[in-house]
Amino acid sequence: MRMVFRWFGTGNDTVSLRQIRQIPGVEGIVWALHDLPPGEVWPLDRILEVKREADEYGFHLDVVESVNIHDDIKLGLPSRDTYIEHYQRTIENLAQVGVKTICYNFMPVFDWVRTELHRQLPDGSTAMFYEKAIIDRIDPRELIGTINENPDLTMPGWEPERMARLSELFDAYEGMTKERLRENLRYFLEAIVPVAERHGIRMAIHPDDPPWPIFGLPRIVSTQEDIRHILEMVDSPANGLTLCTGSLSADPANDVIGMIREFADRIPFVHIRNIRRFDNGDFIETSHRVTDGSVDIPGVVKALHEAGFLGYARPDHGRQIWDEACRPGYGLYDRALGIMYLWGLWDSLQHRA
Ligand code: DNO
Repeated sequence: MRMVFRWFGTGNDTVSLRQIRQIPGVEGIVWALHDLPPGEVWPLDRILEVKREADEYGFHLDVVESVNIHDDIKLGLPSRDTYIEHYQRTIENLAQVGVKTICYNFMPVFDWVRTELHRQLPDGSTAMFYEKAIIDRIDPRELIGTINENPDLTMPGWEPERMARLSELFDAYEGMTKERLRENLRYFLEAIVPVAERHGIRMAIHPDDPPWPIFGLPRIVSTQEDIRHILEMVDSPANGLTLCTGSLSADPANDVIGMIREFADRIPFVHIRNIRRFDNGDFIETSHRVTDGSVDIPGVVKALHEAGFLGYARPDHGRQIWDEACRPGYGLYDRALGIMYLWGLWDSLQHRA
């Protein structure tokens, strides 16, 4: 297991590379050019700029999260070919700094969705919360202000330029079905995977968060069957999965440990996060400790260990603790605690072996 840490870039993160370097065992940053809209080619000089910054602290840039996919590709519009070419060009540029894995998602319109960014937990810390009844009821536009509470920090997937076009986007997806969305993913993968293969890069699709349809939009990466279907679509190690324990576990029917066992050789990257599920479909993000949430984190780590996992792992979202002023889900303290929990589990398994 190779530990990495998501970093949003200079001026776009409250956590510094200097701080990240002091977390035991973190070898690389998970990065992206967050200011570029989906569909643009990532310029090599911008990529090299991040490389210079990372080099100064001895971090690698092996994992990118995310190179986002233009909606025209998800919609299957004729203009998709241009955006696919741009994506191929971006892969070539990323290969020049040694990138090994590209995480992306194929969710229509929204990336992740929550109804509250600072829900208080019993210990006084706060975490991101999903209230099902609200999502079932509201107009999605009402969420934008909640998620983009801080104009200085762009929330990935919720870029103001994209949100300004929300009604237009919803119109474009009118009538979209699961089958068509899957076909559009297949079209994308058939064009992208050979380029990734040539450059030793593994694509890693992120599951839907939450793993069920919202606002009438279809979802295609929510279940074990969905994932199997995608991995079989283009049968190559370069067509992989970002196994996100928190996203998938929001649905109690999902067996993440079973997924690790079934898809082990197709998982280049894992997001390890705990959540607590409630019977009404709500969930809240919690500490990584097994007793604090509904996800069997020790079981997840054990399954990865048994599979001989050599890929990248990052602690996913943490709580906001110790009065840290940070991006919701992406503070330093709780993610660092999460890493130490994960290392504790991993090292004890190594020790026994
Ligand atoms: C949220 C993240 C997602 C994730 C994308 C991957 O915090 O888990 O934004 O990066 O879905 O493409």
